Amino acid sequence: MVGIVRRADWALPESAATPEHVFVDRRALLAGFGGMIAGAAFGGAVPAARAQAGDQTLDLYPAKRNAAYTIDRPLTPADVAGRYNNFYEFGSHKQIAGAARSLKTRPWTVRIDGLVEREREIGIDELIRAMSLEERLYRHRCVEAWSMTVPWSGFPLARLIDFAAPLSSARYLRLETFLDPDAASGQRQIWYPWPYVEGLTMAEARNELAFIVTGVYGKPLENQFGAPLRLALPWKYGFKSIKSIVRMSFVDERPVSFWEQIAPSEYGFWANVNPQVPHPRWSQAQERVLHTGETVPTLLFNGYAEQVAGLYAGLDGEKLYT
Ligand SMILES: Nc1nc2c(c(=O)[nH]1)N[C@H]1C(S)=C(S)[C@@H](COP(=O)(O)O)O[C@H]1N2
Ligand SMILES: [Mo]
Repeated sequence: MVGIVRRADWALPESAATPEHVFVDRRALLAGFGGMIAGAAFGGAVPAARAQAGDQTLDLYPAKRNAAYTIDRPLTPADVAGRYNNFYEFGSHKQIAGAARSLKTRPWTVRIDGLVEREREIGIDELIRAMSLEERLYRHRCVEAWSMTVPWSGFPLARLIDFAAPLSSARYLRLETFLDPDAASGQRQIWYPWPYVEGLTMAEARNELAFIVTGVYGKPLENQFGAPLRLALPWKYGFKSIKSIVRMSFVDERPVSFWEQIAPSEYGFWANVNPQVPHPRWSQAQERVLHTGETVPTLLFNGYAEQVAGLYAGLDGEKLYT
């Protein structure tokens, strides 16, 4: 275990192998490049969507925007957000979009198990078609102190929970990513605790902001974003927003997530955004906005305190912001 922790330490998101200035330079490069080729607006700038053969949901896009979830920040251009991704299954750097194309997302099933009335497995197209899609503009704040604003398409996680019909004894929702080292070269790096796992309390999972994402920029997700199904939890650090989900389990014990297993003092269970609580190795007071490169103050709960602060009343003993 000590060995694992040591190996993983240099592989952490903001590791010594990728120092701050390298990050910044790369992003500036990307931003300039994207700007020149594509212009700022995302309308005409979306690269041709790489639809997966067999995807039975194409007619559902673009989904109607839900006006309750818009923001006073410009959207990150599609090609910038789509070429700067964290998806360790395909490598511990940001340029994984090409490698992620080797993931087949059809057929794809999601297993629902644990404390439910009836365990089952459902096909992705059937699942998506059973929910009605909407578009929401959300902020995304990575624990590495960069941020973006994206138009996700999807549906509230609460609706999927209703569909799954958990027992009242369920206290946490545990989510799991696919395991396929043949398609995902990062999963051949055996010192990581694959598959990627994340968890939430049931109250968090049912919060109106917890959103299951199936598309972005008006199209089905390209693989690098976590196709065919990922989570968006905009008030928490980005690592909680697990990608390419294959399993949701209702459990009574708090799940230990991927990054928590690797470095519990740096990446905890709660991971709520708070500018006043620094990461052990860097400040969280500010964030660098993708594409513009601007530095802006980070907001408590990433600007979503009104919707989520109540979830944490009475939990003062917990490390809510790590
Ligand atoms: N399965 C899986 N999910 C994941 C990750 C990952 O490496 N694997 N990275 C997380 C992190 S750290 C962030 S910031 C977001 C990045 O999402 P994006 O690439 O769509 O910006 O995905 C999260 N979900
Ligand atoms: Mo992240």
